[in-house]
Amino acid sequence: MRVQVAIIGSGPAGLLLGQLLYRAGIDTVVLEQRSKDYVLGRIRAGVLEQVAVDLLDEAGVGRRMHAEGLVHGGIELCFGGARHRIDFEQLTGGKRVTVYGQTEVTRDLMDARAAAGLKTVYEAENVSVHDFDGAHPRVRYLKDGVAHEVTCDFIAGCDGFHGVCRASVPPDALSTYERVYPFGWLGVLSETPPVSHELIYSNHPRGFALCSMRSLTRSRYYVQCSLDEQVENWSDQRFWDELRLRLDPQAAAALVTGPSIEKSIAPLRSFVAEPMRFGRLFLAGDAAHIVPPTGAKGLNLAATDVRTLAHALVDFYAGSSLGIDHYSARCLSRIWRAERFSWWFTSITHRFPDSGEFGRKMQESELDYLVHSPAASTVLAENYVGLPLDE
Ligand code: RFL
Ligand code: PHB
Repeated sequence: MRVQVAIIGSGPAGLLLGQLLYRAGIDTVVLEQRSKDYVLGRIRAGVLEQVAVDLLDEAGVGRRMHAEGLVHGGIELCFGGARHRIDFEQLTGGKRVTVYGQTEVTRDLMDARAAAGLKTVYEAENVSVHDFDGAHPRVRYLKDGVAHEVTCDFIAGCDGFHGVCRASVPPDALSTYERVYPFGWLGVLSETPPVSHELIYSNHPRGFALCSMRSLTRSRYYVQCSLDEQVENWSDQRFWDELRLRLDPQAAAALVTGPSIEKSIAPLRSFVAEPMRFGRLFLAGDAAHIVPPTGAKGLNLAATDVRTLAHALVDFYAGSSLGIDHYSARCLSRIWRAERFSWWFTSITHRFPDSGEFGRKMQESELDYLVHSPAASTVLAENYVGLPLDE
C-alpha cells in the first residue's frame, strides 16, 4: 500500500490528524494495535478547551459535541471544608470549556472516518517504522498473521506514551524530561447525576478528589490513591465513602451514588520528549508528552499538536517545508506551558507523602491566595481554558 501519511495509533491524535488531512485532500492510513471496541472502551479525558472545540469543528465532527457537550464557565476549588468558585468567564473575557468525553470525540472521529471510506487497520500487530531518515519511509505490520508494508512520505507517531514510534528513534537523538508522582488517581464512572453543575477540585487531608461528569446523568469521580492500591480492593461502597469524606459537607450530602460502570487506577506522570520530529517521522500527543490529568490538558495538547502538524503537511504539499521544519519548536513552547500548569495545579491540590507540615502550610496559603487574589485566580483561569495559540 502507498499513502502520503501513515498514522500510527487511533487515539484522538491519530484520528483527528487523519480527518484534518482528509479534508485537505491528503491520503492516510491509520494503523491501530487494539480493536475498535477496546479503543472506545478507554475512559479518559473529559474537558475540551475552546481551541480543541474549534478544531473539531474545522475537522467537520463538531455536531454531536455542540448538541450534547456541557459548556462550563468555571470550576470550584474545595479546601478547608468550603468551596470557592473560579469564574473563567469573568476572569478571561468570556472564555469557557466544554465537557465532552474523549470516548465521544473518538467515536465521532471514527464515524467520520468510516463515512468517508478511509482506511483504518485495527488489531495491526508488530507495527514497525523504517527509513524515516530518508525520503521514503515505510511501515510494516501483521494483520491476521499476514505481513503488510506501507510506503509513505511521512509517518505520524500518534501511538501514545507506550507506542513504538518514540521507541524507534535512536536514543541519542532524543532528550527526555520526566517526573513520576508518588500517587495515582482511582476513577469511577457511574450512571448518576453529577454532585454539582461544575467540576470540583478538592484538596483534603485524606488526599485529592475530583468531581467531574460526562452528562447530566453520568458522573466521573476520582480520588488520589497510593501507587500500590489495587482496584479489586475498592468496592463501590468504599469508593463513595472515601469520596464523600474528601468533599465539603454540602457536596457530601448532595452526592448521589450508584453502581460503578467503570473503575480504574491511573498513575500520574509529567514527561516530555524533545524534539518531536526525526526526519520524516513526527511524534504527536501522548507519544511525545504526558501531563498529570489535574489540569485537563492531555487531550487538548494532542489536539493542538495535530493542528500544527496538519497545517505543516498541507504547506509541505503546497511547496513549503517551513511548517514541518518548525513543527517541533512550535509545539514544544505550548507543551512546556501546559506541563508547567499541570505540574503546579497538581502540586497545590494533592497530598504529597513527604512534603511535611511546612509543605502543607504552603499549599494552604497558596490556595487561599489563589481564591482571594483576582491576579492569582486569573493565572489559573487563563491556563485552564487554554492559552492562546502561538501562530
Ligand atoms: P492515546 O489516546 O493513548 O492513543 C494512542 C493510540 O495508539 C495505539 N498504539 C499503537 N498502535 C499501533 N501500534 C503500536 N505499537 C501502538 N502503540 C499504541 C493505542 O492503542 C492507542 O489507541 O494517545 P493520543 O491520541 O495522543 O491522545 C492523548 C489522550 O488520550 C490523553 O492525553 C488524555 O486522555 C489525557 N487525559 C486528559 N486530557 C485532557 O485534555 N482533559 C482531561 O480531562 C483528561 N483527563 C486524561 C484524563 C488521561 C487519564 N488517564 C487515564 C491517563 C484523565 C485520565 C484518568
Ligand atoms: C474527567 O472528566 O475525566 C476529568 C476532568 C478534569 C480533569 C481530569 C479528568 O482535570
